[in-house]
Amino acid sequence: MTKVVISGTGLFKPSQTITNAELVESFNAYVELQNAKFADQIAAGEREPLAPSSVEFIERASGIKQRYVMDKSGVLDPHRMFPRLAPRADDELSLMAEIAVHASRQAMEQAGKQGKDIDGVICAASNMQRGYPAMAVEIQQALGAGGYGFDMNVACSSATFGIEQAVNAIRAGTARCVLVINPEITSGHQEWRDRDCHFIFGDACTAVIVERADTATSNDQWEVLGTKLATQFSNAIRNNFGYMNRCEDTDPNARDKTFRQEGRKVFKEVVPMAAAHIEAHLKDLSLQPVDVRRFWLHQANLSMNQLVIKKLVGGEVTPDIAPLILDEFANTSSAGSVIAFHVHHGDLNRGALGVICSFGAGYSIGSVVVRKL
Ligand code: CO8
Repeated sequence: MTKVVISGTGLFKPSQTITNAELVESFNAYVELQNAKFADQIAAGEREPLAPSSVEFIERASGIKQRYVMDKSGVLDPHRMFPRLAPRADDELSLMAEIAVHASRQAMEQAGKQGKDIDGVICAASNMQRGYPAMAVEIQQALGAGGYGFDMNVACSSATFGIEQAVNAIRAGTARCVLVINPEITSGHQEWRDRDCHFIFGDACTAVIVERADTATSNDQWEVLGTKLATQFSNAIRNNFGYMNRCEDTDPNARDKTFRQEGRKVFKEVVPMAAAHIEAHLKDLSLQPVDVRRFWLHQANLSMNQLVIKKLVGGEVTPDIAPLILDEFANTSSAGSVIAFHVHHGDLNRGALGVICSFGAGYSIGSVVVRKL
C-alpha cells in the first residue's frame, strides 16, 4: 500500500480577539436592552426576562478564556451581536478563500511544495460562504494548484474526514499531493445572543499537506497509519440555515437559523463514543491507547477532553498527553484538532505515535493515527 504522510501544516488566526470579560460585558448590555424593550410583557408575566452571563461560568464550564474573530466590533455591538463583514465583488478573492490561502501557504512552505505540486484541494469546513462555485476551486486558482478541488462539510469533523479523502485519493493513485483546508469563520453562524452558547466559538483556518511519502521532502513528516470515520444521526447540534429557507417562507433570522445545541446531551453522548472510537481504531492497527504519546483532540470543552483521555489511558490528564488550545482559540469547529497538532507536535521524537481526533455535529467522529518519521 502507498505510504502517505502529513508533511506540512499551516494556521491562520485573525488579528482581533475577544476576551470573556469583553464578551460578557456586551452580552449583558444586550440583555438589559432586551429586558427594557419587553418590560411590559415581562411585568405581565407573558415573557421571561433574559438572564446575564458570567466570566466565571464560561471558564468553569468550558475552559475558554478568549477567542479570535474576523470582526470584533459587530459581535460586541449590543444592538447587532454578529460580525460586520464587507461584501466583496465577484472578481475579488472571497474572505473564506483569503484566510485559506494564508494557512495553505504556510503548510506548503513547511512541506516544500509549490502550487504546481498540488493536485487536489479539499475545502472542509462547517459552513461555506456561498452555494457555488466551490470554495476549493477558488482557493486552487489562488494558489496556482492543479488537479481538482471540492468542498465538504461534516461540521466539527470536517478536517479528519477531509484527511481521509486525501489519503484515499493518494492510495488510489488519483492524486499525489492533496491540500486539506479548514477555514472556519464560525462567528458568522454562531448565536451570540444566546446565553447558553454565546461564548463557545472562535474563527481560525488550518491547512494540511497530505502526500505520497516518496515525494515528501519536509524535515517534519508524520506517516498516516490509518484513518477511521463514523457518523450517527443526532439533532442535539443543529442549524437549519439553508437554501430552502426562502421557499419555506420562514424567517431567515429565526433562532433555528444559527448554531444551537443541547450542550449537556452532547457532552454525555459524545464522550463515550469518542473514547470507544479511538480505542477501536487503535485496536484495528494492533495498537493500544497507552502506546500513544499524544492525542490532539477536538477542542470544544476542557472537561470533555479530559474525560475522553481518562477513559482511554486513566490517570492524570496533562497537557503533554492531550494539549489544549481551547483557552486561546475557543471552539474553532473542524480547525481545533489540527491547531492542537500544528502548535503541539514539534517536541516529539522519531517513532512517536499520535492520534488526531475530532467529534461534533452529525454526530460525527474522525480519527487519524500518525507516527513521526
Ligand atoms: N452564564 C452563566 N450561567 C449560565 C450561562 C452563562 N453564559 N449559560 C448557562 N448558564 C447556567 C444554566 O442556566 C444552568 O443553570 P441551572 O443549573 O440553574 O439550570 C447552569 O449554568 C448549567 O448550564 P449547562 O448545563 O448548560 O452547563 P454545562 O455545564 O453543561 O456547560 C457547555 C455548557 C459548555 C455548552 C457544555 O455542555 C459543553 O461544552 N458541551 C459540549 C458541547 C460540544 O462539544 N458541542 C460540540 C458543538 S461544536 C460542533 O459540532 C460544530 C458545529 C458547527 C460549528 C458551528 C459554529 C457556529
